Amino acid sequence: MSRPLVTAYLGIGGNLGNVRATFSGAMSALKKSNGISITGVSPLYATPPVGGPEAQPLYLNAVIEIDTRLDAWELLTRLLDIETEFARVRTIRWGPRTLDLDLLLFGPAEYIDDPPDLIVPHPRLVDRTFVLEPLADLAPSLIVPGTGRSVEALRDALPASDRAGIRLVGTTWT
Ligand code: A4P
Ligand code: MG
Repeated sequence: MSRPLVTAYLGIGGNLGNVRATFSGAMSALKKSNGISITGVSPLYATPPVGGPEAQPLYLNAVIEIDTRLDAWELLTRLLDIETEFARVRTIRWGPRTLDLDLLLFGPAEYIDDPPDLIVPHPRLVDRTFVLEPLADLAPSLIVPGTGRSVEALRDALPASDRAGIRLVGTTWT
């Protein structure tokens, strides 16, 4: 019997190297992945780095909506493989990186399995303008499991200074 189709949201970020070229390579890799269909892509934003060392370059961030028949572990493994393919080297936590692909949401439920290796919704999703702003472009009314609040309400609750710091780069980038 085939698996149910689940809608999931992926965060994509990077601030090292030719980030736009890396993003388009990562999108091609996602499109080619068995069991994943891309159903929506947010605009691209330039965002000030959150955490990590001083004087990092700005990040580019966006959110990708997919339909998938993979389970959450298979999907996360696929994302980590794509990060590796694009030469992500894990050194400093929250440090600069060529590519970060996070599993933000996986269907309507909380999915916490074997923490810290797989936690969905992504544990820092609700604090981050660089995630909530592009996610609100795709799914403003979606209720984030475990919060009882919509993406738009969570975004609007963030400090105005956080939102003022991010800049729309373009609506088509793939
Ligand atoms: N992991 C568990 N749950 C998940 C999930 N839902 N999605 C585990 C992705 N990974 C998940 O992640 C460490 C481990 O988390 C993975 O091996 C996986 O098993 P990582 O990507 O190796 O480490 P990281 O990204 O350095 O740390 P972390 O804590 O995931 O950082 P975040 O929260 O991803 O933040 N500022 C701006 N402006 N834009 C950014 O994109 N990104 C970060 C990274 C920091 N500051 C940023 C940005
Ligand atoms: Mg990450």
